[in-house]
Amino acid sequence: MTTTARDPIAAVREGLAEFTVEVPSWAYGNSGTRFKVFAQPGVPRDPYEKLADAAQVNAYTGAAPRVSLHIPWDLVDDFGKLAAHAADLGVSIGAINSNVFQDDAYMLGSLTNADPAIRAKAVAHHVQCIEVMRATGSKDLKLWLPDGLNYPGQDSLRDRQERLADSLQQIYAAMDEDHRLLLEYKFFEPYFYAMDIPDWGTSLLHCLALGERATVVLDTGHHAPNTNIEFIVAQLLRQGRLGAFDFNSRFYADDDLMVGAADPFQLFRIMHEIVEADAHLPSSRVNFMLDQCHNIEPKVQGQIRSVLNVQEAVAKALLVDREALRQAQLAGDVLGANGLLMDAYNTDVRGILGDLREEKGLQRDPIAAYRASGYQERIAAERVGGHQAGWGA
Ligand code: AOS
Ligand code: ZN
Ligand code: ZN
Repeated sequence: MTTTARDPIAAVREGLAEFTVEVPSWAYGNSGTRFKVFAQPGVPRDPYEKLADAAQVNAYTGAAPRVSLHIPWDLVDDFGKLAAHAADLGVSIGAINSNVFQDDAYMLGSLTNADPAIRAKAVAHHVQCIEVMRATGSKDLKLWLPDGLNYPGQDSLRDRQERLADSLQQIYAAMDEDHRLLLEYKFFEPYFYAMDIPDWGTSLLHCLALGERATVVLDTGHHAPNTNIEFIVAQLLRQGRLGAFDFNSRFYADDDLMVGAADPFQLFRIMHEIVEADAHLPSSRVNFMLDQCHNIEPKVQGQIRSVLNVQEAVAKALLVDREALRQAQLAGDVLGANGLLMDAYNTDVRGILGDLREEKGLQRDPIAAYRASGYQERIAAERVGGHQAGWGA
């Protein structure tokens, strides 16, 4: 076996140089479960303050320059002004998330509803989101479809797919040439017998029918337990249709806990597939987003921790000696290949990442730096009457 001289630190430095994570506006508002929403002091009272909090995450990590918005939770009178506010804070507007899950009209479906008037209403909402994209400079329209059935026979599975295909085509046709559609899937909830986009295969089929600018969103919490998510990543990358991640952790269902908290090894395996395909580079256009709620932990710190967890997983993936791995794989060296992966995973990269932050003029420990900054105490004193992340925010 030949060995090539490689500098692991340089590999991590180069690999992470342009790697960024997009944060969601809804992570900063109050959140909880259907049992209780816990109010935290200092949560944002409007989208402007959500952007201010998100900008803190970018300021301390240097790696979170975009913020996803959600319509209507982040509705403002002047989206140009909101985008300018973001720019002043050193961030920009990322994906625009639509919402077809909070309107009474959608009880039996939105884009799949048997009633053409309700489908038209749902399509019109997406056209409204496209207007927001134009006003904010966003290029990604993200669609999570909550539609589904609770009972066998309730509606025709096939007819719903046809209606969905038609609705999606109308949305796709309304987008600009440089817009992308990010189509998310989820295997259950809010309906439990059959979701209309339950899996990556269904999402991919709709994307392939729509055109090149339609891509799949992989939310890590949207799979049955023990699903091999890195396999899905590899398959979507082969097709050039992995548009984005919604990162989070799950222990049981769609828990939306901090990414890397439940299963850092799974996150590493996912990132290994990403790095193997050079999909961590901006040219791949994979948007690495967080989709999380911080119900009991401080929100800005929870977001910073999440960005660090993703960076650590990418750094470990970058440490994998790809050349040696390839040779071990081709030689059928099962344990050698597995050992190369585990060596990288078991490396403590926190020191390297601290060094790289210092090189960029950032503090080594973003969480400690944020805690020492006094920002949290300031917003707690200044902001009174902050909102719940979704309802009414
Ligand atoms: C829902 O389960 C999804 O994960 C979504 O991505 C949802 O669109 C997001 O939480 C914002 O509404
Ligand atoms: Zn999601
Ligand atoms: Zn989800």
